[in-house]
Amino acid sequence: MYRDTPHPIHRRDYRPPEFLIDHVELRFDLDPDRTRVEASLEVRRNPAATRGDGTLRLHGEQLDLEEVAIDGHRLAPAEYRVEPDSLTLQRVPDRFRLDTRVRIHPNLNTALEGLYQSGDMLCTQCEAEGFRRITYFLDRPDVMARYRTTLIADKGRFPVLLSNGNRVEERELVDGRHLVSWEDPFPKPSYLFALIAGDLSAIEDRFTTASGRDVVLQIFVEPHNLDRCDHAMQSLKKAMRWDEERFGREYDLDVYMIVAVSHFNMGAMENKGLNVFNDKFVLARADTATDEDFQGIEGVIAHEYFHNWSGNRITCRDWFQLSLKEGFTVYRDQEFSADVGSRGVKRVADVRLLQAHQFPEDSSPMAHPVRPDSYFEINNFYTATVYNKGAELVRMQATLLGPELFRKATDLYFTRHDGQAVTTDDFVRCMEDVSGRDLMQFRRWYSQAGTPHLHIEAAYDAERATYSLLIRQAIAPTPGEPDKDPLHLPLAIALLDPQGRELALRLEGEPNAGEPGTRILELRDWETRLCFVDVPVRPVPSLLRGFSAPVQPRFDYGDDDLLLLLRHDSDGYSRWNAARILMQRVLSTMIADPEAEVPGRFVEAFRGALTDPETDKALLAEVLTLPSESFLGDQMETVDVDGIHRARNTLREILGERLVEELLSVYRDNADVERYAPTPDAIGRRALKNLALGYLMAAGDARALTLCRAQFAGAGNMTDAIAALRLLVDHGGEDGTSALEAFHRRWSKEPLVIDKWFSVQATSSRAGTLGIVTGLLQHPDFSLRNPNRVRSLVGAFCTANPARFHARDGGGYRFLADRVLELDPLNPQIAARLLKALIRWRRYDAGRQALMRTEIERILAAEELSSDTFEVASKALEDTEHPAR
Ligand code: B3K
Ligand code: ZN
Repeated sequence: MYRDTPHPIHRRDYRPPEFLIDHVELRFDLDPDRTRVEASLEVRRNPAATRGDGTLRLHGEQLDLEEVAIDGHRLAPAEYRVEPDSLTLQRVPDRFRLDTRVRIHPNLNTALEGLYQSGDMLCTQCEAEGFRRITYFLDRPDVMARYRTTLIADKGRFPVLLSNGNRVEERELVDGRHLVSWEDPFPKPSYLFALIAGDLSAIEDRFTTASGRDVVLQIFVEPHNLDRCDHAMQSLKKAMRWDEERFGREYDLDVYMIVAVSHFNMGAMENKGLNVFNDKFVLARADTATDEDFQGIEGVIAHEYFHNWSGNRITCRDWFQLSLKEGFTVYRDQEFSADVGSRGVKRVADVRLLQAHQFPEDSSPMAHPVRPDSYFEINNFYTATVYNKGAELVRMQATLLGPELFRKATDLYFTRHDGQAVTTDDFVRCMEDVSGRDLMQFRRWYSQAGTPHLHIEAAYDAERATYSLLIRQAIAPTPGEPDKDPLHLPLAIALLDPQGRELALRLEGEPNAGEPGTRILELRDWETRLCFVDVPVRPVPSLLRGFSAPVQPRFDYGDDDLLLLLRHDSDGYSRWNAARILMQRVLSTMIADPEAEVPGRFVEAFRGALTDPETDKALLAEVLTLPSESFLGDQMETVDVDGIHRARNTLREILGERLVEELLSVYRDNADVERYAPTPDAIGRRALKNLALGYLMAAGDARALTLCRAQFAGAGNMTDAIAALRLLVDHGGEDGTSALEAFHRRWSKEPLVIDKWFSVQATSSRAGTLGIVTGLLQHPDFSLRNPNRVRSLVGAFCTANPARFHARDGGGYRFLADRVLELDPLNPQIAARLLKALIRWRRYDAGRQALMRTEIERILAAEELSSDTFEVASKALEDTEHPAR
């Protein structure tokens, strides 16, 4: 058990800092074993805070303190107090200079927070609370300071020395060392500090901002990776232009640097002027990276760039406000990708992600509001709720205000709060101030957890030509929130006639009908009744168009209605959703009755969609993908792990058999040999082609196996290669084994490709997968110290292979718990994240519940446990009055 039980931090306890730090001067003598950090802080009392007794408590962890001085006077040890997480000074003056000198040990830092070693480089990660592992500081986002940073290191080993801002000095020192100084003119919170030391090369480009300023753009990588940075650079330039055009935001420094590192806990980090990236989100070449990788890079490069305004110049007052920057920035990157790619497809992908990660989280023991009220460990709150539901809240505000007012509101936000650390409430106030609307009720979205259900009933009165809707909201209790309040939300709706044409809509009491198309209704109450008049025929409602609110709609559609929506709806989300409801209906019947027939009309509808020449191919690929096993499980009272797996495989097989000719021609029509390009059109064609191949392989068609072997052997890009490899491995036998061997041989020097090699094996549905995954832990390429590797093997098995992870004998659960216990002392963030795979144990049958519970208890019983893992494990077992499932 954790020795001193960690205590929660509460939002209500927020107080402005008693002291501020205006300027920071840092001097690093860099060495992987032993780095010396000298800090000189200009400290003063905060006039806006209540005056205390002059005690200054600085955060600091794992620092060997050597010296403390106030205004140049060295303090005796009796004049300060050092604790494991702090340095306390009593009765300090109202304004003074504080000098400290500490030693830190980057090569022992396996948690990858603070200053650490990644391969031959030194790098930093300070968000959320990593800066306190570098030096003593007020490590909270509402303390914003200007930084000057001097880096000293051996020039042979670390020829490149980078930090935030502009380079202001550079010189050689004795003994082969050199010194570089950086100055960042913009005040920033400590979590945005960064430094890099390494033997790196850069590709360089330039960007001229809207007002004519010239900016140097650099991407630093290890020299052998220089040939795979172009896509990242192009993405950066697109993002910079887009932010000027769409949000009026210009870049503000003379240089923008991106560095790719191979050991990184998250995707990337938006440090001011010096983004540090997981190399997975920088490096791409057609033969090494998939379409998904290319799109991921474009999105993440944009996301981190957009943070320069939504996050850096305007930051969070405290970590409860994390969604202020993350929700808004995700919204911005989603809109960017929609604009440069295909809007409908992007929306479907975002909704799929939200439903796959955020909805389950919202009904789990870790459910929390977008603005949480408490946490043990903030690193556990970089969640789908804060990021993706947070983005939906911004999107709803944009919908409620409309594009012009929303732009005015963001302009106001950026000017009003530039240079400040603010709250989500401040953001909403800008929306209110420009629109004159009252968003008091809307704010509940930030404070209330749980996914609302919308139960919608409709009645058509042919005689009166009216169509009335009854819409009821329901929100299940979540931990600590037994009672919920109704939410204010935009419901986008259209009514289609039997030919699939949109009707002009007029609500009762309105003078005239509007143009045919989408109508935004605003819901505020538990129950809303609406009546459309002059409705000539019984319409089919196209509900929640564009997924206008993060809710679960329930409407009792007839199969014919769904077929109509699937065929005719102009809204991509609605078409995709109609297909999914149809598939889900067929699958639930098959789960309940293994002998059930697949209805012929369903197969025909599938055939119709597959051969529809009109539709965007990427959207078609989304529409024709069966709902995932996890999604199907989420829709059930108790997850039927084996039934779902069996039914889904059977349906794939049947569709593959019945549609073999159509699938073969879709495959052929989209199997181009032209040069690889990650354009939306080409990506869509590859997605559709590989989807077709998947169905064909499921049916065990001999021609499919030939095509699959040929595709694997001859693929000119990683998307096709990995798609074929995955299918061959699932097919098994000699084909799978030899493909895996060939793939490893070819890519053994490419860590990011080897990650894929591990993932393919971890997610295979073959029966012996757990044994294979366990064996792979001993593979010379595997390491628990590299988060990408851990995610590619352990993470992939536990989150993307439900049939094997949830094996009835509990082997998967034991495997996970063993890894969590091994990882926790090394890297608590990654350990805690893995453990989340067990958090919804109450959703399973009694046998599995008991097995999962046993493993969580075993983790909680460990001698020492990080606060990260402790929080997840203890919340998983918490018995609340309304245990969320
Ligand atoms: N802001 C970082 C996340 C930092 C995670 C700290 N545990 C990446 C991003 O959202 O842009
Ligand atoms: Zn972010």
